[in-house]
Amino acid sequence: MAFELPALPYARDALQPFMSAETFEYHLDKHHQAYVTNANKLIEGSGLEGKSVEEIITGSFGKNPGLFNNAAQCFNHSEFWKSMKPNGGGKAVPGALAKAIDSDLGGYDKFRADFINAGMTQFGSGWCWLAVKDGKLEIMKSPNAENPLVAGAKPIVTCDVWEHAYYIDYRNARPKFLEAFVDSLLNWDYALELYEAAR
Ligand code: MN3
Repeated sequence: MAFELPALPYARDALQPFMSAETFEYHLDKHHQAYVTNANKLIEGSGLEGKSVEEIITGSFGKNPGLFNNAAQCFNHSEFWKSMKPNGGGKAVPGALAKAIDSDLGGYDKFRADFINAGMTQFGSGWCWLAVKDGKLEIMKSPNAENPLVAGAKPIVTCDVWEHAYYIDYRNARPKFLEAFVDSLLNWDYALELYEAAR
């Protein structure tokens, strides 16, 4: 498959004041675009041409680091953009997912604290996630381009904690970015859609 920069499901100023249009100018137009360009170069001759993005990611992990890093970053960023929406976040979790958060993660407040903590304690560049593994919800974190797919899990909420994700809007305050993501941006409807598909 050819990697592509996705169309955003909202205007690039729609997440203000929590994420600025300027952040999209760099994070989407420069960082994500570079991963797309590099993944399309590195897929050539890799033996993984024509595979799905998930197959490219799992097929290159531990074997072709250049392709893995760029292909996984394409997937991770596309999921990150879809994991946010204007007026998102907070406790308005759809029923089926709210129930699973209660039974698998100890309730919403514990989910919120543990998700933010996962993002804060990911040392250096990486990601934090709400994922489904063996039918159950799990909070995960990962370095650099790694994601739940390589751990046999499916992500349903994706949050970028590389400095480029928050430095324009929050400077060094990663916890404030994570709080805004969970309280004001998180797209629970998309998370539910992925949750139902993953079980
Ligand atoms: Mn990023």
